Amino acid sequence: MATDNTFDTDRGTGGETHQHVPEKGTHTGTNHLTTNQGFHVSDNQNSLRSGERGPTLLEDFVLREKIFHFDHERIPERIVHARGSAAHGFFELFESLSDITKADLFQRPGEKTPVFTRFSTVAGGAGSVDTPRDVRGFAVKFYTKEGNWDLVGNNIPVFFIQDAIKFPDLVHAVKMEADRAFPQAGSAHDTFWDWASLMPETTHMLMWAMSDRTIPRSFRTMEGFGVHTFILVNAKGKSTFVKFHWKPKLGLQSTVWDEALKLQAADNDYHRRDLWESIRSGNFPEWELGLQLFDQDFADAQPYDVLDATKIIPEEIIPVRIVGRMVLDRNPDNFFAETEQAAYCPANIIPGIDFSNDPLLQGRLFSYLDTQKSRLGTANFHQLPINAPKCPVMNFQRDGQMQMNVPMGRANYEPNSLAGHDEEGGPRECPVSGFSTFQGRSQQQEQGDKLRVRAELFADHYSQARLFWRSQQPSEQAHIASSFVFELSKVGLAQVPPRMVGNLRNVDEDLAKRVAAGLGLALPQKAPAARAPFDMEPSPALSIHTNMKATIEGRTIGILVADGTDASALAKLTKAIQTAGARVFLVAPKIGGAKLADGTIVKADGQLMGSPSQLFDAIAILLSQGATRTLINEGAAVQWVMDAFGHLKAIGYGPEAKQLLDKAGIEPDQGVVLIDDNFVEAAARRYWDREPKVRSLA
Ligand code: HDE
Repeated sequence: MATDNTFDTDRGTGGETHQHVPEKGTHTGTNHLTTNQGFHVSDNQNSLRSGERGPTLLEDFVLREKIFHFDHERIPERIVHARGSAAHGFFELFESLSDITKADLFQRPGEKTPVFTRFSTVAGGAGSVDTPRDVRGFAVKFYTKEGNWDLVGNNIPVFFIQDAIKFPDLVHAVKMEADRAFPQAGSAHDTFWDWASLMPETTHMLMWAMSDRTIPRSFRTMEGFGVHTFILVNAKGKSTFVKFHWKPKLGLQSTVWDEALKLQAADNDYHRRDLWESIRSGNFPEWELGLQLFDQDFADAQPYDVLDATKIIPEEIIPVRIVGRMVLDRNPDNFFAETEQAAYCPANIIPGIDFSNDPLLQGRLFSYLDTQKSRLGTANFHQLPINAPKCPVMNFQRDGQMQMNVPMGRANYEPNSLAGHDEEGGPRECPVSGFSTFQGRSQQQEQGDKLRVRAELFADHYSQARLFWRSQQPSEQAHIASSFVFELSKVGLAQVPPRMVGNLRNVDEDLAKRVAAGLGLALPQKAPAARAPFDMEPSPALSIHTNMKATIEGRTIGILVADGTDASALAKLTKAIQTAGARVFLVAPKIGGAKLADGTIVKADGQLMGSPSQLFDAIAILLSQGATRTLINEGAAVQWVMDAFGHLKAIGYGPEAKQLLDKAGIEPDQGVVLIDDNFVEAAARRYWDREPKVRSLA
């Protein structure tokens, strides 16, 4: 009878976690495969059946348990921010903030607090791609000594709506349409723009969403924002308003839209892989934490309401004070157990930090706990290792599904008088160290008639949208106008694009005209504005192109090699790139690599067809004349060069490869350089001025 396994059990079954299989019949090994009840499993290849060719027996508890567990492996994905990637790390404080907050993690310079940080797209499902045009989530869980503080932010400092009651409408409109379940992971469709064009308060965020902020190069090169105004409270009870900022060490970097589109095909996991690989290779992503601090008098003097999440405070007016840094230095051990089960909640705050009355924030305080109960299936999800505070948790909450702790003692109520009577009385409330809500969030008393209203300044929907537009470089303005054209061109409802352009006329007439022209529309009537917009001083901090760092640190340079490539030129270039802090990725026609001119073989990191130039920040081409002659007839090679040029990247080439550049139609400019002519310096930037030569922008 054939009882033998398909796999040689002595060498394991290919499952890396169970390589050692002890002799049959022994029960002493520590690497035995077991059931969830702890029985050793003797055969993991064949189910129990009646006779060699007979039916499987219901009695097979090993089979049933394994299939049962598998059947229940999936949990509901997050309703928004379903696709994400996360990492462990630490926050390190630079200077004591005891004058403004009593929060323990902000007291002692140099002290490190563990964090778990998750980045996400918003609209797409868990299996969607990494590079759609979308806002990115930026959620940080600080495991402080006083309990968990979650700063659940985005990579954009404003939001689409002012009041939480609109959130389900926003999310329904942007996600795949209700009847047809498409499109996935994108806002370029009817329902989103129908809704957004009817909601002028979205206009400021739409400007950001149509800018290059929503097509970031990587998570490592995004800013993060707490968005809302929060409150810090010091030991004396004095309060200060605060807005939280994360500034990436590598500076801001984005892709161009055509590149982001092509990345969806080149690598679905472009951002996830980048985060994982940079941590694994020891290039730990890092951000500085900055605070914008202000008081009630400042708030009262502004022409916008600091409680309105569609408004920023320009950094030029309240500078961002850098107070610490976050370093992500460890990938999760298990994606599901950690990243998927991580439950962030803006209501998780600690003494010394408090909420403001921002109506969007107030709604969020309810939503996250509620959705997590449904997503994680039990009120005890805070006990999961990734969510559990790293300080003691003691209370009288008991039972519930999936209770993973064993609470001790007789007392499960408070007050009780069991302490001191040979019984454990349990924990007590602590008025001194405990969290007490800050009294007096605003100078007005927090009481009044019950009203469904918004404060007057919330009605200004356009001044800051205009501020954003006027703070961009011309290259960035062209991207914004073109994104509006791209997205609205996907809208089939005839009434929507003119309505949207009518709103944009309140932001800037030139923008509206460019979008209308790009759509082939007559300029529509200007939409009435609930409150007349006014001009604010442009804020250079809002521009990515102004603030990119001219460095290749943390970037990836693709080098195309083939048989006959000059070995010493390759070695020299590799060294120069690595010395400047970037990674080299060798691309060759075959994955086995290339035989260099001196006879040595180098292995390729990727095969040409599977490694399009979208994957790299700049490219270099080191080929022999013979290889160039072959590759000019290879579509993937020609496309490799054309795309790098079209995506405004630096191209370095050895003289032998010139024919390939010619075939790709490259018109040399400052970014197209012979490798010897300081390619590394050229690779540190993108060539925005090349763009009008390669595509027409609105
Ligand atoms: Fe969220 N949001 N949100 N959001 N949000 C969720 O919670 C919600 C908002 C943000 O990596 C959900 O556990 C409401 C602003 C991030 O796990 C849900 C409103 C900002 C993440 C929810 C907002 C965010 C979420 C879905 C309007 C930036 C992912 C799954 C009042 C400051 C966190 C979950 C992670 C996730 C509700 C608006 C950021 C449904 C009601 C503004 C980064 O509870």
